[in-house]
Amino acid sequence: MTSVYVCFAVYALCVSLITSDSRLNFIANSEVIKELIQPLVMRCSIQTPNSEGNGSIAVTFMNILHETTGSLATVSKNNKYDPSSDTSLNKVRGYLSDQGSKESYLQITWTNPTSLQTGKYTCVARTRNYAGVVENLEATLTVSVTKTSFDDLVDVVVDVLKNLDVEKTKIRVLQEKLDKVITIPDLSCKVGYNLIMHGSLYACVWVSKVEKNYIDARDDCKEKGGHLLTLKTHEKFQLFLRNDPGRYLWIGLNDRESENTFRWEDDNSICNIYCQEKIFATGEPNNINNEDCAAYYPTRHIVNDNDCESLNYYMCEHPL
Ligand SMILES: [Ca+2]
Ligand SMILES: [Ca+2]
Repeated sequence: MTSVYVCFAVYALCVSLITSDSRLNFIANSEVIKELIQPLVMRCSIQTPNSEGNGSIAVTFMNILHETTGSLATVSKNNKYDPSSDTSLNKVRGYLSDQGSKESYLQITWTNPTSLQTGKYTCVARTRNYAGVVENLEATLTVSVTKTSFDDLVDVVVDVLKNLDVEKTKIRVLQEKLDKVITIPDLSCKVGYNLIMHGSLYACVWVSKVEKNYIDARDDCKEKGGHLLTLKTHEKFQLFLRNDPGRYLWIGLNDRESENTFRWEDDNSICNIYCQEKIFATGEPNNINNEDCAAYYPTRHIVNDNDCESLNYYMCEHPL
């Protein structure tokens, strides 16, 4: 680029008004564009330096021209665009900075370029310094828009399919994560049962209106397609307490088969010593008079081993 020098007679000194740092950068996304496959994007930009003590250099005009078509787009003062008469242009963007250190640019885009866009392009930028000295800067580039071959199209299809596989994998991973987070249960209870819920826990329960001994209560629950209520976890106990019917109830836990080996009614699993500590009241199970069946005592919110022949209300549940 040519620098402009003005000689001041008084000081007999030549001062560089436009520094050699003011470079015009004119680029395209590719010098060879494949028709139908690639867009054509050209960007001409300039970043003028601040001349310390002398104020900054303003860019007042930018223009992109084609060697045969002529002017394609301009951006001038107040950032007004003129996309010219080339209607095949899809987008024109531009900005002129009147301060140094900020980039000025003009960018044009053809979404579907054709062979008409082949040729030499020139970008012109006009700058003015604090003393009003104007300079025109120029840069050129040559672009060739070529016909797309069958092999080019195959490459595109292969790329699309590759990306499709990647996207499919991403979707599958996301779906698996989603499935782990969201499990949509079927919350429909059998006839006569009521749904109780607390947080992510839920159960279908039925409360008797009459009292029975443990075995009759157990059998009645089986006839209703369920089993005596189990309280295997702290969370399940909390769910039950929030829906406590306020009665002395049989629950599905007993040591009828083997003393002090308490088993749950639903799957015959053992409620070990740690489980018993959480379920039973302090001092229970005490097996007084051979108590083998667990019952819930509502006023104290505890479980006690009780005589299996005594009569109690009971709660059945069925799994969802
Ligand atoms: Ca016992
Ligand atoms: Ca007891």
